[in-house]
Amino acid sequence: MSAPCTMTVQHRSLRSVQSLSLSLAQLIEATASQTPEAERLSKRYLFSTFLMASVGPFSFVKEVLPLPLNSTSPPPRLFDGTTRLYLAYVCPYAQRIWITRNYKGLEEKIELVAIDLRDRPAWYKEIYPENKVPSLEHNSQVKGGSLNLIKFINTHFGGPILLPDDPGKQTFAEELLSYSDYFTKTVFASVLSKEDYISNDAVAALDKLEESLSKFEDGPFFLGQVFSLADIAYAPFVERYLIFLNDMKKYDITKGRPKLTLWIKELNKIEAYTATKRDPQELLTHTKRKFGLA
Ligand SMILES: N[C@@H](CCC(=O)N[C@@H](CS)C(=O)NCC(=O)O)C(=O)O
Repeated sequence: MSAPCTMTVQHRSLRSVQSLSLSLAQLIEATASQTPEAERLSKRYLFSTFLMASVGPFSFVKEVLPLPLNSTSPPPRLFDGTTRLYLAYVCPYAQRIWITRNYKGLEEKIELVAIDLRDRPAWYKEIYPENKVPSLEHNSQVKGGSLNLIKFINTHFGGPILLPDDPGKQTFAEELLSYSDYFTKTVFASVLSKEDYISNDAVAALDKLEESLSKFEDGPFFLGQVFSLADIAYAPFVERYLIFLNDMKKYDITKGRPKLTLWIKELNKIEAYTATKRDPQELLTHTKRKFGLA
């Protein structure tokens, strides 16, 4: 028999484990009544105790990711009241929403629906005419645009708030969110370029991140100690540029950038983020194939 502690359990199954759990007080009360119900509860208690011991602390349990849907897959039960995040696991824009969902503890409230972008289901274009990921099905509407979606989830769902009250920090967060498009495009242009070095504009964009990370001295994140939407907007892209530029241009984006180095280290302590990371080789292979890079 394989060791039970190596089991990977879906969140939904986890809920079942939790719902099976009984407090000892409930058990004692039931046993005193000596009824068949008491016997049932005592069996349930033993079983749940066994399960809890088997799966270990909840934070170590990984979500099982659904397989991507392709042109042969039927749609989910659209507009049935379920909130769904349509994503591709390798898409950095989608990763922004995925991190936000995880950080706010919304795994049970926002279902992941993976789309195979190379063989997209026809029904996807019907519900989201842009035919891109990410999109969010919520309250009978499908919305897109990753920056809008992280803000929407932050304000319309429960869980930790990902923007501080401080107006100065809020303004700075907005500036960073607006700048993220220029950053991602400028650095990615160097990934795609035929030159074996990165452009001055890309170096300046990376330096701007380093400088932005120095604005609030009280912590490793863009807005100081608190992890925020600003960090989420950049994390998937910095993750990729670190890998791609190292491999293709022999350029280490962390070299001479201590704040960026620390930021990456701190990000990697956040499970909501690390759970969304893909294997670096998979990202590299996917990008090289998609953009015809050697
Ligand atoms: N501006 C969009 C960009 C989304 C996007 O470009 N997604 C890519 C995958 S990473 C996509 O769906 N591409 C499919 C296509 O362009 O046909 C956002 O922020 O969400």
